[in-house]
Amino acid sequence: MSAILEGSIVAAFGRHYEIELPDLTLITGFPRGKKSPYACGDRVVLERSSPDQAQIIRHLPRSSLLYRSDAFRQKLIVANTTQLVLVVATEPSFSDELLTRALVAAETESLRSLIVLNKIDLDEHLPVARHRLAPLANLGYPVIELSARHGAQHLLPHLAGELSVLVGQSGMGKSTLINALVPDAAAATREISESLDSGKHTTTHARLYRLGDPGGALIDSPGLQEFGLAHLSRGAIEQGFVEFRSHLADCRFRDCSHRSEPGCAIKAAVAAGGIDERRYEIFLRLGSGAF
Ligand SMILES: Nc1nc2c(ncn2[C@@H]2O[C@H](COP(=O)(O)OP(=O)(O)OP(=O)(O)O)[C@@H](O)[C@H]2O)c(=O)[nH]1
Ligand SMILES: [Mg+2]
Ligand SMILES: [Zn+2]
Repeated sequence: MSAILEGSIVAAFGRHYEIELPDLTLITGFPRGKKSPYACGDRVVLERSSPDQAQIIRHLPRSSLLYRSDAFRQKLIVANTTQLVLVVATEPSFSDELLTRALVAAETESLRSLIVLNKIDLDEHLPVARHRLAPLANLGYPVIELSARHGAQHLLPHLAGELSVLVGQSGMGKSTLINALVPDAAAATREISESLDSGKHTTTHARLYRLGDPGGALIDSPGLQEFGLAHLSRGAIEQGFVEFRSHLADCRFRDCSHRSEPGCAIKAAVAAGGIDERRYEIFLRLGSGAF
């Protein structure tokens, strides 16, 4: 006997998924066919095949989809999130290019974005980290400085009512934050102690954790080394740089690539100090097709 159900993917393992049903019980879902086109956060329609297993038939419409891609394939990160929480740390050092790429992806999906600067208890490199985040703070992206070990609760007011995803490079402290904010996040604790032994990527799959008071949920995701944006058009990338938006209409040529054209309003804004040079540099790299 089979039954059609609806549920939410709360953990994505690639070939199978942990799915929460409306009564909060969990069931293991398998995609039909070879592809696994689902992500943590997806709401899906299922057909139960046994008491604890089901086939995933399709996903329901998504309010957002965060993913990255190179020329050959795309990797889904999460679906239906409302907020991107980018986690960086005072150490190890972080890539501002990866950060900018993730922010562009979030802008194109109209997600709210904020940046957590973690491990401020390790303060030797704090000034450098702040300096590197300054251009993003100046654009209005909130930067929350904290130590996941001692002050994770500073993030809580920003999470209320949102479905947030923690994204960042390995070792920045995403799972430590989850652990500090979600009292029963046992898996994350275990993964952290494993990381102390192995010293490399610890989280291997995305998992959703519900926050009690003040509501909302938080998705932990595996550390990223790259954030390819091959799926984005040049126009989408331009719009993803929020400070470009007000200048784009002023370029002399409508198809201006903002490289060497005369009358380029973006270059003029860079020269005048209105657009950060480093952001412009990263933009040029994204637009060149080198992902
Ligand atoms: N000193 C200090 N160490 C921290 C802090 N937050 C995390 N760490 C340590 O940083 C290391 C990496 O933390 P994780 O939470 O596993 O990092 P992650 O971002 O989840 O890494 P991946 O799962 O590989 O992506 C662990 O040894 C943590 O104990 C902090 O606020 N201060
Ligand atoms: Mg982790
Ligand atoms: Zn231009």
